Amino acid sequence: MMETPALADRLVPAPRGIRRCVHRTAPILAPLVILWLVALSATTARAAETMPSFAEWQAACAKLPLNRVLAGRMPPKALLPLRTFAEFDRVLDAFFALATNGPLADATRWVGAAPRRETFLDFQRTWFTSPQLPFEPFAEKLALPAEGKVVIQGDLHGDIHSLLGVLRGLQERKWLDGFALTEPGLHLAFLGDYTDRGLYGVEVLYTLFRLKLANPDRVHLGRGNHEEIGLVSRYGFLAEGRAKYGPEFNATKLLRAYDLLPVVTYVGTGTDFVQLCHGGMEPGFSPGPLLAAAGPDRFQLLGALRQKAFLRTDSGWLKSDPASAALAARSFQDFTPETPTSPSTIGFMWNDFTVFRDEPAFGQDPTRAFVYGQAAVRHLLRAAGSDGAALHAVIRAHQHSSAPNPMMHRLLASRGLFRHWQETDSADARDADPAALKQRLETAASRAIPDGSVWTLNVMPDSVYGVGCGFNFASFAVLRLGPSFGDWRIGVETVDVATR
Ligand SMILES: [Mn+2]
Repeated sequence: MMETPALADRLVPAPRGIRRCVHRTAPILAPLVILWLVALSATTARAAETMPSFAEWQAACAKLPLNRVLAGRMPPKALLPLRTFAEFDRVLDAFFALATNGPLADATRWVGAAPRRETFLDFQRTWFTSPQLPFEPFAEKLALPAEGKVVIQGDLHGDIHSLLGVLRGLQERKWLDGFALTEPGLHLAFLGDYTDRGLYGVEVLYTLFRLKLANPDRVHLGRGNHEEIGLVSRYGFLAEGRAKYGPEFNATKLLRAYDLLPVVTYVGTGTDFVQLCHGGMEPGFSPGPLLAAAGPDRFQLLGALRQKAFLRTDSGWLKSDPASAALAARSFQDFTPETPTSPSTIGFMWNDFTVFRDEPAFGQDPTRAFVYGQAAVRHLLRAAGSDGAALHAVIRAHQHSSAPNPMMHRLLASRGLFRHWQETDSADARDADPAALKQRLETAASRAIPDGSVWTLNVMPDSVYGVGCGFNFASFAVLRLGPSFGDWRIGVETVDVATR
């Protein structure tokens, strides 16, 4: 439940003992808290004045060497657009304030139990440093008007030049002015993996937070598998932050912000929805109540993921595929996530999909995650609908490689937006190159969305992926809704990005 005095201890960096004392003496302290909040909002307003404009930000970022040129070396400190972590920290504070005062803090927007404010909005602690604080991943439903459209962006991986290239592309279309969306009914959705592997994770996150703060209801940041302490400590972002800002870099605080990003967003209009996520299917979560809930923007805690229970009550989808059925029986678990990867991975963040129609319904890539095939996805999407609400398709990212492989070849042939299981594709053409695949695959700028389809977006090019797979275009998808699902279209736009 929300209590106004509790607002203070979300923002005051006070030790826990002191905060308990604030709770007990709240009636006496309330006037002081109000005065303090007034002072804080004045400070926030002053901070906003000192934030760079989009033009200033872009000019500063333009001086940065490409990831391709750096080849893993850190950019010179003198060129950094944010000279101190304090400049980033101001935007982070504003992002936390948005959560404390915005939709996530509104208990009426949560389907089922709302998270406890004392844990969910306590940004002084994190679940990965305080065992008392639970990990509380959540799903979002976003219902838009039928004329709505959504720009969807795949993995960024520290590629600031391509992100700014995409934003310039939106500005040229007059959809964006500076950081502010100007096109009516347009939303922006980012599918996660903002940092690691490229050396501009700080700059990418700063840009995304500025977009979110300028358009709080229309910019949606999702959570990928790299929005997590375990991955950023292994794949470069922690090292990047420390190299840029030394001990001033507050990784714990920054990583806590990731808990405010949904692991899946169901977007649609009326009773028709598609699933936006970074990875893939999560049969342990049933979104029926969320999809059926009235209201344009609703949340639901994942809570316990009941994969085994789902398999027990709903096993028909694997009947004709005994090997898949046996693997699912061995692998599925009922569990409450303690982290994104334990005791098992959250499928929305981690899982993959097969490429060809005749591959198994369910498999496992031992180096990555579970892999779902066409028949399984059709079944799971149908099972996810309820009370008239239908879940039709999945739009996601994540499945990339820095060495050419069948998936990367198909992403390049499809201009950065690949639909799995196309009728004209088959395992016989597994190793065909992008030029040959262009003759077989959908490449149009605007495409119909079949029921049960899965779409993967490409990763940004100023990266090990662009180098390894030989591409230099950035791409983003545009989902155009319509009065009935048959009218919906998904398009892809490409932006050439300087890579030398
Ligand atoms: Mn990923």
